[in-house]
Amino acid sequence: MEFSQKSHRRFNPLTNEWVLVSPHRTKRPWQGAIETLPAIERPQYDPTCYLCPGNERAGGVRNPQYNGTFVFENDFAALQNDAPTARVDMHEKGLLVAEAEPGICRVMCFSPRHDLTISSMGIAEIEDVIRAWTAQFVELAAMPNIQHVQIFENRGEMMGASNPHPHCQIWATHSVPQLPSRELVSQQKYAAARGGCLLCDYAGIEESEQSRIVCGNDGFVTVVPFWAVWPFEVLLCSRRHLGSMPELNGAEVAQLAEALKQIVSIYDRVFGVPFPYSMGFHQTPSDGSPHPEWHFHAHFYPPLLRSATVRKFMVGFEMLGNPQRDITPELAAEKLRSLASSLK
Ligand code: H2U
Ligand code: ZN
Repeated sequence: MEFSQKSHRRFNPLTNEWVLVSPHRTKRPWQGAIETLPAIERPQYDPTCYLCPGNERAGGVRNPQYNGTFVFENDFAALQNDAPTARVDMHEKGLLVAEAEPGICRVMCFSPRHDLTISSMGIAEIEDVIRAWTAQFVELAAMPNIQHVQIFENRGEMMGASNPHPHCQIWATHSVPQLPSRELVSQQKYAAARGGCLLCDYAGIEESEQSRIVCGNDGFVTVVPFWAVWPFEVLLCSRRHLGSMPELNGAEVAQLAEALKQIVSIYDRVFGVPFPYSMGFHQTPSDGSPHPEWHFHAHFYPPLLRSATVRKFMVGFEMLGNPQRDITPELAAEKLRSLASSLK
């Protein structure tokens, strides 16, 4: 069967989910609009921004005059750290089950500069961000009631980002959330069945096939995964088998900074606009077990489909059946790769 021409479905071995691929619906390899929206000029400091240094946040707290990264407790935290740990099964039929979920939500500004993004920050500044993420991970993961630390960035209004000031969120939870929990089971099962690491083996296959590789360096490789759902979704994997940021050596911190900047710079060239996305790191759960099976990686999920304004919607069959895509991961990777080679 010729998969590149016929409808087929692909399996995501990390989450045990399927994606329907309909390559016959893409008549041409690339249907992206050539439109380029004018770049929005942002000031270095915005007096109305609640993340800029010295400004007041909702709730009245004033940010310090910070000059590097800056972390604060989210003023509208989704998690409360004093929630008791308890589980109820009302009617004892497993139908009305609830668990307390204590946790901590923080916000991290990448830079005091309102106008920067990961694509326009210097490598040294991004390395500082990685070191700040590492410190947050170490501090939060060590807390006895925290089993998972999720670092993520929402970029652009389309992804619900509330503010263009470069920032991310950190949610530390008592339970391992659903998606990393599925990835954990998959990686454990793979290691038990095959005696190796799922993502080490997967990265090796991608390296030999080349068709889905977007970019890479000595420390990291970025691919459009075989099972990608979002049109330009990418998966960033460390080349070395490691589980979390504290395990990165100095060279790998620099290589991760370079890889992140490269991905976002490529994205910004797809439609000539700052590409909206949600991205986040999946790191070893901090549940007290060693987790040698876990492989450090990041997912980037951008919603844009055909132009700066046309996004993919997860509706219809995708809500009721499973996700579907038209452009194949191989074509998406080819497009992203061609933009990578034009970067300075
Ligand atoms: P997002 O752009 O990804 O929404 O992240 C911004 C977070 O900042 C959001 O979770 C918080 C919001 O609750 N926030 C504050 O903590 N203080 C404020 O003054 C405004 C927004
Ligand atoms: Zn700002």
